Amino acid sequence: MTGRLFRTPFSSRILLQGKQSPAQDLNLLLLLVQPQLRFCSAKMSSPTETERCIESLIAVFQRYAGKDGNSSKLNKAEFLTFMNRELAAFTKNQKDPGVLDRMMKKLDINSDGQLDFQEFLNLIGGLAIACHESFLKSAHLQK
Ligand SMILES: [Ca+2]
Repeated sequence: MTGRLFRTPFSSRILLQGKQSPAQDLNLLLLLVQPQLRFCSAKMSSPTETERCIESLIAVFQRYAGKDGNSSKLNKAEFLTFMNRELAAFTKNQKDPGVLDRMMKKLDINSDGQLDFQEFLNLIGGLAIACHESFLKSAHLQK
């Protein structure tokens, strides 16, 4: 479903939303309406590179978070599976076996033992910043 988020017309998305569990209606409506408002000009064309990146992040998060039946949060086992499969280059270079435990604790801002999507994005954002700075540093050294 998330893979089609930006290509689904607004009205049908709301109809589709109406068939979902009413328990999550407000949060899901906000999640669905906000991207639609932001990307409404692109809804009839293919998604942009940035929109595809957002869709991919959501899809990856939900795939790993959904292993226990609840796709809204990553538990510790799901986080470890995600790190070892998706960020193996990072985890393989770690000689400290406790590093993933400490990362999980640091990312878990509300200390509920799980990572919600916002907490997950802090990890992705932090890694993206580190990679960006590394690229800048290596480009600077090459000059
Ligand atoms: Ca949490």
